[in-house]
Amino acid sequence: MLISEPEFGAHIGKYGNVLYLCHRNADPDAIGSAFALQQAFGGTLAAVDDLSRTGEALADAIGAAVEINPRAEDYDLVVVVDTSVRMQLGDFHLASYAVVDHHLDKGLLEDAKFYIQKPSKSAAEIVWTILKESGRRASREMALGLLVGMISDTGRFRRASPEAFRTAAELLDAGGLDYEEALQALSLPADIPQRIAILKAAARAKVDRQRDWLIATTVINSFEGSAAMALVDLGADVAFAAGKHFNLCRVSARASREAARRGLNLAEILREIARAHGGEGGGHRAAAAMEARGEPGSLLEECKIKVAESLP
Ligand SMILES: [Mn+2]
Repeated sequence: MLISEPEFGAHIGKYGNVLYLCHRNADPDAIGSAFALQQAFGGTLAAVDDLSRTGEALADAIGAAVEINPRAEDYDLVVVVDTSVRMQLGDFHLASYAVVDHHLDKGLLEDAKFYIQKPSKSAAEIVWTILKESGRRASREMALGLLVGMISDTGRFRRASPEAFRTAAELLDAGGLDYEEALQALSLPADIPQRIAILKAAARAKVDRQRDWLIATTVINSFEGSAAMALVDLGADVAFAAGKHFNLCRVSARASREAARRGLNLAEILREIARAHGGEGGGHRAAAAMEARGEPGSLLEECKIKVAESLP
């Protein structure tokens, strides 16, 4: 059941023991959003498998205690935050659950007790509306977590909407925060393994030209998302990075703003390809990921063909 932000409090109030759960490799938007909800409405904060480096840094900065791989059976309700497909939850078994999310995928909605999902630039903006509409006050830490989540998901406001700027201003006020302090929580130098992976991905990249579009593909067995993002920063319109993880292949994709504006939808493309190979995929128009059975080379080939078809 789709609910609106002011209804969240009444729905969550029906459950005694609530878990706020972040996706695997939990990023600042997931951590900041789940933390604020947990602080405002009570319950436990957790993530599947691990936190991203910036997610970890934010958790430290706001003093969030994040449990890793909790047991679903211990809770009456699991609120899945910033998560839209099951693959992001690994082996965690969802039974009684709700969703608060800003992605385009519908996969988790049908079986949810209730959900709020809308195409906002960050989950943090939705959570801030929930807090305001429920008359909950945000502590300094809650406001900082939400603001850092927004900064991270909007690419430091490069992809921000007017609404996002308004929300950011409200969060600065509510928490008595310095913008610089919020930026600091995100400015970690990439570690050496990540930089090596990205440089290798760039060195191995193949570039195909489709009319005036450049599509880059590469194989790297870690940091696929960062590698794809780096290839777009280097000049590709669309980039795919694939890696083998046990018997599954993970593909991350990024696109330039222009490619997304001209109709490219990476979430749709990866969802389709993943489905054809017994996997799952999704995300946003310009940033998406999938996991499925298959070899990196042949899956990348399919990605390339679909992109070429959907670009003007
Ligand atoms: Mn997010």
